[in-house]
Amino acid sequence: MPGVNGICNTIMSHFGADFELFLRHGAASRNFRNFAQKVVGIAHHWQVRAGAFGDKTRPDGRDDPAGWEIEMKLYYSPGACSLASHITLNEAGVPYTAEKVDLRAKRTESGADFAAINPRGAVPALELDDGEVLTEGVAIMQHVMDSAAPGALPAPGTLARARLSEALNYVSTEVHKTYSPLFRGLEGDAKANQLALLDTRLQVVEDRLAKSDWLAGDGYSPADAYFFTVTNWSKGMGHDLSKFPRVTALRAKVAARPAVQKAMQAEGLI
Ligand SMILES: N[C@@H](CCC(=O)N[C@@H](CS)C(=O)NCC(=O)O)C(=O)O
Repeated sequence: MPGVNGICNTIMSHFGADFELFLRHGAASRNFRNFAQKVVGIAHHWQVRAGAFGDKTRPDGRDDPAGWEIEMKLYYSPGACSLASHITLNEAGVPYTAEKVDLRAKRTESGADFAAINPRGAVPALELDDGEVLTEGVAIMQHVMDSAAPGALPAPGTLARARLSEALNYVSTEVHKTYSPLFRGLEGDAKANQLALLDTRLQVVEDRLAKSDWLAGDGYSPADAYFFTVTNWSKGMGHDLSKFPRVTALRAKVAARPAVQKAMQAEGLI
């Protein structure tokens, strides 16, 4: 069964073309022409609105996001790993709203039960324009870019896309999750060991940056936003990043991006 959008497309393609023929050959009366234009107009109206009724095809392309009446909503906590998704939404230039989450109370700023939105209680969570909730930053960032800025990331199936996945997964599993235990108040040898492990993870990135200006491919990507986000945490932990000069230089380049400044301002970080 075609969805609302499919039916509208059918009306548009068949009837729209027929009416055009009528108009071109002068075979239609003024009344019939008005009627024809109305039918095409109504079909177009519902085609555009279909996005708000759960039809997942984006009918109006990215040039006219106003056709989408329900915006995506990012659930975030200031400075948490959700900042990378926040930055990526800005980079994609897609309309969205953002709501702060109290991670201890598992409540959103408007008082909603966050556990009902993401049962794992973690940010980022992205409510899509059809109401579905997508979690996991790596998935969110790729979905945002692929759906809102087609072609900006390397195409799935290419080695370049695998390299992006490689970098995102490295940041997620090896860097982000090496910081995590430090938030649980490690002390003494346990803290020193964890910081040493973090240094080995960061050295891998430092070495990569000797050969390339960015974490993945030849240009900026969500992997750089994610790496910037998690390495922001070093400061609060007394972890010195200056021993990684290329990492420090990359962080400065990422920080200067308008999308990053905008996300940090929105989260009250600067
Ligand atoms: N694997 C998840 C991890 C998300 C995560 O660790 N989020 C942290 C903030 S950086 C969080 O919400 N922690 C609170 C909790 O898990 O209760 C992802 O990459 O999105």
